[in-house]
Amino acid sequence: MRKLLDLDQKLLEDLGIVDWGYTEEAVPKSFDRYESWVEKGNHGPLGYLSDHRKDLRKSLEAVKENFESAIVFLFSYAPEKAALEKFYKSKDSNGLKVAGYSVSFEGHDYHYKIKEKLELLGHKIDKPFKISLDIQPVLERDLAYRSGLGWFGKNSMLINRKKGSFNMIGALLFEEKLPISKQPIETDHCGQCTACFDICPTDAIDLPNRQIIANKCISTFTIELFKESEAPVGYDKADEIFGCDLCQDICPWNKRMEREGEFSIDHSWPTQRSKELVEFFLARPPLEIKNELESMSNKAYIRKFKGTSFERTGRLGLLKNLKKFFAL
Ligand code: B12
Repeated sequence: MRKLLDLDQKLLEDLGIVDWGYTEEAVPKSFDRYESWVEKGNHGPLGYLSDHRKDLRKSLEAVKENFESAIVFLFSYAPEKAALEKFYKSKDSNGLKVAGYSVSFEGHDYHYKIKEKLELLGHKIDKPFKISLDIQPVLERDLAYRSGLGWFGKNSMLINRKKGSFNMIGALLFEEKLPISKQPIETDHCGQCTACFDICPTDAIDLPNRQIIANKCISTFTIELFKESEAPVGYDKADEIFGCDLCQDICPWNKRMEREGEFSIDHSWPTQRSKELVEFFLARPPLEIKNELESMSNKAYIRKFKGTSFERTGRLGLLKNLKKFFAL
């Protein structure tokens, strides 16, 4: 990884950053692609992508007044994801699967953990900054793309040549230019491969446009819908109960990292919180999980999963995801 200003290299590594980029471009390169995606109704139930906030994504000026530059970071969860894959192969696994990010970041919702890290970096850089992390009206993959951090894969993920796609994107936005040299835009390295498209059980990938049809995506159904809703056709073929990594698991750019020993896999869970999540959802008979969720109040669920990714979807959301395992 290149040196960033006068920051200690070890600090970046300790924060789980595997690459970073810099851009002075406020305007995304793919706003038109986003707009036509919305026009086709591909955002499905995700109203925040089609309402008045859509046009705010035209420029970073809407999030940071007088925007002049951004430093964009990739926060990796590849090592924890690899540990999760090992777990799936062990005798303790109940066969159910969750998104790798949900048990990473020490078992906490990544929004909280990465926000803390970005704040620390912002204070070290010591210039007025604003954070962009998922919830702001920013096309973050485009921001990472124009910072030279990767290309848009056919699964629509931002793929980094060295670090694959098991990375979250977070950025600091500044109102002055910084003395940082820019990296060239990454070219496409998907080639003829269509593995992500072929594996998606719900046909959620619009291959020619490299986009996701949100209401067909297992991630939307299992994370974003909080109560009884109709599952996308094909969901019955999947083991996923919270998020979905299928189109990333199969990606050669993620497999390559593991093969080439990009990181070492620690078989123990980094924190008690991650371990608790794995034990609750992935290590006991699904019927036991269903019974426990049914006997718990919504409030008790929130108390139990406070600060984790599972808090968002709620008790009824999780029961909805589990339902197919008990249908007659
Ligand atoms: C809405 C959303 C979702 C929705 C919709 C998914 C989607 N693809 O849009 C749902 C709930 C399905 C979802 C799922 C997931 N998400 Co999400 N999600 C978002 C969010 C909030 C907005 C994304 C958005 O704007 N979509 C609009 C559509 C139009 O964008 P798009 O599909 O990427 O389309 C672009 C490409 O087609 C591109 N394009 C295609 N070809 C070309 C060619 C060129 C030359 C160019 C320039 C562009 C280009 O142009 C389009 C517009 O940018 C972002 C955070 C953010 N603020 O950006 C996180 C984000 C995209 N999600 C993220 C993650 C981790 C996930 C999951 C892996 C979670 C999981 N395991 O379940 C899955 C992955 C599913 C997938 N394959 O995309 C990460 C992705 C990190 C990365 N390395 O790419 C983000 C960036 C959050 C973050 N801060 O890290 N997500």
